[in-house]
Amino acid sequence: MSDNENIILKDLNDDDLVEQMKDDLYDGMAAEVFEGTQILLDRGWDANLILSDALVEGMRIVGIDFRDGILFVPEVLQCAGAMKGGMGLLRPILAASGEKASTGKYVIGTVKGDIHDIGKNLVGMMLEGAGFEVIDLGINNPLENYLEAIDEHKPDILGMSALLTTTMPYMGVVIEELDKRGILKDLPVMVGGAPLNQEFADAINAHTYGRDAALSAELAKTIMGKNS
Ligand code: B1M
Repeated sequence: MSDNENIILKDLNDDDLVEQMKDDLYDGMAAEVFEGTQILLDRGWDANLILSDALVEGMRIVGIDFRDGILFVPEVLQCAGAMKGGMGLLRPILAASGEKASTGKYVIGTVKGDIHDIGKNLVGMMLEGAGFEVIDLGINNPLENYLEAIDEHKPDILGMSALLTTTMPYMGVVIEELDKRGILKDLPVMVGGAPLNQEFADAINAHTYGRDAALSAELAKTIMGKNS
């Protein structure tokens, strides 16, 4: 996307640095994205702002070119790796900014057939920041994984993520089974992911639809009765 050679990140002003970070993320340059994230933190930027303006916005641009056939899976994987580098740096800050006492227990996982995990990881980070104990089941989770985790961890909330129109219906399969087993009445289920909307969440009988990570953490706190 850009000529990244000979650019000294720390010499750039904030706006140019954010633009450069988006380019570096697009080019899958993990070390540079990490360095840019560190520089913005050193300049006093809020971790949430770095996340939204540089990392998530950079990934949005990647998504457009992926859709349009300009970028392919191996390149997008590198972009994802670069994004995760920056997220790794922000994670402890976002988590530490939260309440210390546990707000509740939250089991989260990406559904069967789906290996997208960046958004799910972000939601997990925000939940940790909000004081939740987060049990992350990772990607590609069949019904059995959710059932086992519910049995083992007795969560207050179950969260499912899906990024594909072909995998989002599986959330309905899980919810239906939870209902059949009498679990759903006591376990609020939150669903989220780019192709979802409130209408879909209602149609599959989900308790809550989380549009983005920050809102999802707020919604989770509301479910726990811990939002003022
Ligand atoms: Co994929 N992919 N991908 N991909 N990928 C999308 C989703 C796609 C929209 C790209 C496109 O065409 N524009 C498209 C889906 C089209 C559709 O279904 N209609 C697509 C496709 C087609 C595919 C493959 C089928 C491509 C192929 O192989 N031909 C394949 C499928 C693999 C599979 O899962 N079985 C595939 C593979 C991949 C990679 C492996 C290369 C990589 C994933 C790497 C990884 O996650 N570790 C990848 C990526 C990176 C993307 C895009 C570019 C970016 C996704 C992302 O991380 N966004 C994506 C395009 C896009 O969405 N713009 C795309 C950033 C993230 C912060 O946002 O995940 O939306 P998001 O999460 C948000 C909210 O949605 C919400 O909060 C998050 C933070 O605000 N949220 C929740 C998410 N989960 C939540 C759960 C909640 C609450 C809120 O509660 C529990």
